[in-house]
Amino acid sequence: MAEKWWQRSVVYQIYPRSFQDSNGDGIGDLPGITSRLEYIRALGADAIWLSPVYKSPNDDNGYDISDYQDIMTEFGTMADFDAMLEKAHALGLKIVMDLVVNHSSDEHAWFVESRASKDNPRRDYYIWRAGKNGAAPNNWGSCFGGSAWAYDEKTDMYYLHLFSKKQPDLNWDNPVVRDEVFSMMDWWLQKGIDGFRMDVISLISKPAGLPDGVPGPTGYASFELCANGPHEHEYLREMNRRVLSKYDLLTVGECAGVTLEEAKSYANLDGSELSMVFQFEHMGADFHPVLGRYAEQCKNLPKLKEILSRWQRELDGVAWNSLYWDNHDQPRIVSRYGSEKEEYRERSAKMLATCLHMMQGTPYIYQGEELGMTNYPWTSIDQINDIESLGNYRDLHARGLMTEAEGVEMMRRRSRDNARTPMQWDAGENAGFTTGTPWLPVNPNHTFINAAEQVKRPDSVFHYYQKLIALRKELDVVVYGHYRLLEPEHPALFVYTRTLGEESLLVVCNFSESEQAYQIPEEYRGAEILIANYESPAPAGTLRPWEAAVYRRRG
Ligand code: TEU
Ligand code: CA
Repeated sequence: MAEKWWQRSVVYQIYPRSFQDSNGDGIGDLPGITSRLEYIRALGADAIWLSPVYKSPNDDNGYDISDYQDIMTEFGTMADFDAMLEKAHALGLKIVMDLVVNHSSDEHAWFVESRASKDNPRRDYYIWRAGKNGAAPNNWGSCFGGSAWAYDEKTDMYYLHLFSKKQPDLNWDNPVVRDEVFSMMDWWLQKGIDGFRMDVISLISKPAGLPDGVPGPTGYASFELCANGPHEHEYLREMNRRVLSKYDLLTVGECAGVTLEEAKSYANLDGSELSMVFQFEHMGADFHPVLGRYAEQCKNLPKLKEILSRWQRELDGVAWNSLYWDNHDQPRIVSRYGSEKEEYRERSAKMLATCLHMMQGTPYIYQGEELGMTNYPWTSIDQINDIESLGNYRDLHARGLMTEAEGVEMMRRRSRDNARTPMQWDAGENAGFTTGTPWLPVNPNHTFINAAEQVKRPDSVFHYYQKLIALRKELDVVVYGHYRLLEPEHPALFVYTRTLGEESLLVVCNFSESEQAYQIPEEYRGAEILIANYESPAPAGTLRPWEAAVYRRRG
C-alpha cells in the first residue's frame, strides 16, 4: 500500500485558549498561535490539531459550537484564521481542525428553531422524547454528571445531551442533518485545511429505541452505551464517500467506547472510513477497578502494556494506530506515570516519550508535553473551571461519596484543567502567555519548566522530542516495524521490539524510580544506541531510574 503522509507524521495539539494570548485579555487566540508556529516547526511536528476555534458560548470551552462557519470572538476573526492557515502552510505545517458534530451548542440557530415548536422544520435536527412518568425518557447519564436529558417547558418534552445541557445531541438519523454537516465540512476543506479530528464521533448513532442501560455508581447508565451504534459505520462511510475521499486528509475519530474490533472498521487501511481513531482503553489502565476514573489512581504497568501491545499487534497491517499520552482532557503524563521530583522529572518525561514514539502509529504531542509540563497544585474546588470534573465531583459529593478535601485531591490527579493551564513559554510573569490576567492560573513551576530555557539547552526534554520525531522521518522500522512485547509480566519495565526485514529495534523503558535488574537480549548487546535518556550506556545487567534506551540491530 502506498504510504500516506500522516503515517510518517507527528501531530502537535493546540488548545487555543491556553496557548498564546496576543492582546492581553488573558485568553489565548489565533494571532497568538500564528506568532508561535515557528516553534512547532522547530520541534519537527508536521501537523497541528487545533481544538475548536468556532463561535461558541463556551459552556465547554468551544466544544459547544453555535456557528460552525465563524470564529470565536475571543480568538479573533476569520481573517486571523486565514492568516494562520497561510503561514502554517508556508512553514510546511498542516492544519487539522476539530469537528464537533455529535452535538452543537443550544445557542446554535438550528437548536433555537428546533426547540421553538414541535412542528418546526428543524425539530428533528435534535433528539426529542416525551417524559416517562413525569421523569426523563430513560436512565442515561451525561458525561458531565446528572441525567442526559433536559426538560424543555415550551413543548413539554425532553432533549438528549450526552454532555452538558448546553450541548444537545444532533440527530444523525435525519438525512438533512447529515447533508448540513457534510456541506459545512466541505466548506472548510475548500478553504484548504488538511483534516479533521472528530469529537466523540463514535457516539453519533444512538441505539434503536433508546433503551435503559445498566446504572453505574451515580445511578445513571454511562453515555458510552451510545458508542458504535447501529448506523455508525454506515454514516462514516457516507461521509467518506461524499466528502473525505475528495481530498488527501488526516482524519482521526475520537472514539469513546471503541473496541479493537470496531477500530478495524473505523481506521481500516482501505480508507473507507477514517485514517485512525483515538482509543481510550490505555487511558483507563490506571482507573480504580470498581470505582472508576475519579477514585484513587491504580497504576498497573502489566495492564497498560497488555492494552497497548494488543492494539499494536492487532491493527498491524489492518488499520492504523494513533499514539497519545496527553490531550486537553487528560492529566499530564509526567504527573501520572512519571515523576514530578526535580531529579527525575525530565528523565521520566523522556522515558515516557520514548516508550510511545517508538510504537507503530501516528504520535500526538499535546502542548507543553514536549517540555515535561506537570499537573497544577490545586488547593480549592473554586479554582476549577472544567465542567467535567466539577460536574462529577458535585454528583459524588452530593451522594456522600467524596468529601471536599478528597475532591481537591481528585482535581490534582484528574481534572482536565491540569492540561489547560497556560503554556509555559518563559520564566517571566505569567510564563509569557499573557500580559493580562490568565483565564486559568499559570503553574508556579514555569520559572524552571519553560520553552525558552529548554530550546537553549541541548539535553532538554524539548530536544529529546525533536530527536524522536527526526527518527520517525529517517527510519522505516519506526513507521512500519512489527511490534513484539517482551517481559509482559514485569511490574516496572516496558520492553518491546520492532522489526522490519533485517532491521530491528529494542526499546527498553524503566517505569520506576528504582534500579531494575535486566539483561538485554544477547543479540542487542553492543548494538548501536539510537537514542537514550542517560549520557552513558547502562551498566551491564541494570537499568537506572526512569532509564530509556533504543538499540538498533541490522542483519
Ligand atoms: O471528549 C469526549 C470524551 O469522551 C471525554 O468525555 C473524555 O472521555 C473525558 O473528558 C476524559 O476525562 C470530547 C472532548 O475531547 C472534550 O473536551 C469535550 O468536553 C467532549 O468531547 C464534549 O464535546
Ligand atoms: Ca487574547
